[in-house]
Amino acid sequence: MWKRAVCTKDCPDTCGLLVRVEKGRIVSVKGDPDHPYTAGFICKKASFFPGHIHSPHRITTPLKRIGPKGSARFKPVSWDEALDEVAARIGSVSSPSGPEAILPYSFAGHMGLVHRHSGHAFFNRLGASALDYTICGPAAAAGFEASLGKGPSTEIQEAAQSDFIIVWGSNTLTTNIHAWPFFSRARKAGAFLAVIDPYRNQTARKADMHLMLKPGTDAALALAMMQVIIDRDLADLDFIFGQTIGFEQVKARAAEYPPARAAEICGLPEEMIIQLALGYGRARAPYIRTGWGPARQLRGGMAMRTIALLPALVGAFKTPGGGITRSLGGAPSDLKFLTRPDLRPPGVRTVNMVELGQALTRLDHPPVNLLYVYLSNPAAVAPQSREVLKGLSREDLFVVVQEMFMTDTCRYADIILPGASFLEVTDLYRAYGHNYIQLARPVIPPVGQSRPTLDIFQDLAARLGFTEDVFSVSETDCIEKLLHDPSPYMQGIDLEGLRSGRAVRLNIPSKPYAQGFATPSGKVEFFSRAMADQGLDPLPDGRPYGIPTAKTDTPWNSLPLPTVFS
Ligand SMILES: Nc1nc2c(c(=O)[nH]1)N[C@H]1C(S)=C(S)[C@@H](COP(=O)(O)OP(=O)(O)OC[C@H]3O[C@@H](n4cnc5c(=O)[nH]c(N)nc54)[C@H](O)[C@@H]3O)O[C@H]1N2
Ligand SMILES: Nc1nc2c(c(=O)[nH]1)N[C@H]1C(S)=C(S)[C@@H](COP(=O)(O)OP(=O)(O)OC[C@H]3O[C@@H](n4cnc5c(=O)[nH]c(N)nc54)[C@H](O)[C@@H]3O)O[C@H]1N2
Ligand SMILES: [Mo]
Repeated sequence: MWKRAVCTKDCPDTCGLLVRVEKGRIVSVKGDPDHPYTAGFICKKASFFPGHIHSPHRITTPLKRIGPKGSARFKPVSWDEALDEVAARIGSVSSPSGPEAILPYSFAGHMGLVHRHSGHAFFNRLGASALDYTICGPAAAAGFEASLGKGPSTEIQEAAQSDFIIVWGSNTLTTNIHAWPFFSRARKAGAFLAVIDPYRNQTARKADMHLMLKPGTDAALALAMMQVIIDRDLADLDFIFGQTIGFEQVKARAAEYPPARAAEICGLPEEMIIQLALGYGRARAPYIRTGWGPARQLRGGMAMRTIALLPALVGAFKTPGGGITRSLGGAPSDLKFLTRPDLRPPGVRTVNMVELGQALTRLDHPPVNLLYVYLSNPAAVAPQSREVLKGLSREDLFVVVQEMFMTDTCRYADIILPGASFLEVTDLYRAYGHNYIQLARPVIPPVGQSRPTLDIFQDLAARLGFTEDVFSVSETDCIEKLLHDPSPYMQGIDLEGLRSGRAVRLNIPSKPYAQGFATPSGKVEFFSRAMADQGLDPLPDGRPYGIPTAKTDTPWNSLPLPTVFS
């Protein structure tokens, strides 16, 4: 029998799956041909799910450390023994130094809205240190939103109608494969594909033009494109005067980045930059797919902000097929009933998750003495791993890890709790690469003694005497509440419509920018007052971090202000 499911690994595509189950075991996984976006094909990784879920290496019982820290020697224990010990440690760590000595660490091992967020209320109620979830998208989002505002960007399907596609710092063929058929369709109709990436990855190898720039120099390249577009009269002045602010200021800034200067900063031939700018500027429907690459740098937010200004300069949002994609979906948005930030005592400190190494080795008043890891593998994913491993090896740090497999982080655990997989739980899934939402129910019961994340936190909450409603809600209660989200994107979506397990379209237009921009001015902001107010350069800044350039930019405040502000 084939059952509908969703791939919940951290990836924009969030595939619709069909899973074949025989005698309680998953024997085969394939793409669901009825899914409107992922349309029946899956990546290689997903086809290996039967072996992954029933792997002999799967952790199937709670484990307690018996060897020295980091030795990965454990013995199986009962759930009661494991959870009693975790609850007792939480008590003994918080009583002398306060609950901030406890640090939760989680990310995106399972992308379901319920389970991914099911630990927050528990740690808020404890008064544990809070975690700032910075490891993936926030720098990119902050930069992009300063230019175009919050909310979903151009739907990827639009690209099929484009005649000029730029893949900007995304390894699409590996990390977002379902976008490729839309790019291919456009190319069959004659579209040009440029890839901007310091590395000749498999996506770059398929491009018509690969701009192999130095890492961290994207803003200079984008400014040089602006300079050429403005200089050759390719800017869409109608769109600019109606829908943007700060054109005169950005024109002055772009003039400081002629292709020759960008060529020097980016390490690219000047002629290639001009060709890219002319191709983009002359296209009928220019489209950009941004990846996460440009933001993985100091000043990465500025890089994304600058790239995000290009479509407005050429009026790309007006034409079918034109636009820019960063993130899609994005509803439901109100998770507070589940995460309960109101339970967190005022003034609790926040730890930036990319500084875990420092937090474990240097933080004081109080030091972190209990680390609780779930849906993440910080020993492998957190930066400065030498510091992270040094911290994890501390004899006086108690480490709890909830996992499916013996990861690098598990090796340093004192207690490991076996986590159920995404095919063993009920949850609601949105995507960040398409505008559909999907409900999935378990296709098999949890393997061995493994348990869903929500369940584990509720059991621990009961042991600590927490009585708020959130510590006894079911998965389905949570989903019903999520479906009552006030976001307009969720209008008309209910449990009944999702029950069949098919993906349901959110109320998000494929070209959201046709309806305006969710910036403070309601326009595309070449000049951002909000950035100036934060003491940042309100104009795009093309100087790469740490690389000296021959010339410095004219300070923005020596230019006249946009008329709306003067
Ligand atoms: N199969 C698979 N798919 C995945 C994931 C996975 O683990 N496996 N992970 C998912 C997650 S969490 C994410 S965030 C996305 C990431 O998706 P992508 O953004 O596509 O992935 P990356 O490989 O991180 O980076 C993309 C490209 O950016 C380039 N790059 C690095 N620095 C720069 C720079 O300064 N400028 C420019 N222009 N390019 C630069 C890199 O060489 C790389 O080729 O993929 C998601 N999809
Ligand atoms: N070295 C390195 N570091 C990186 C990156 C990189 O490419 N390389 N990428 C960065 C990016 S973009 C991101 S988003 C982060 C990702 O950081 P994480 O979210 O921490 O990484 P993942 O490996 O996606 O998932 C964490 C764990 O979740 C577990 N898991 C997976 N599926 C399930 C499930 O269904 N149920 C349960 N209970 N557990 C499950 C996996 O076994 C895995 O160990 O890492 C960042 N750091
Ligand atoms: Mo990510």
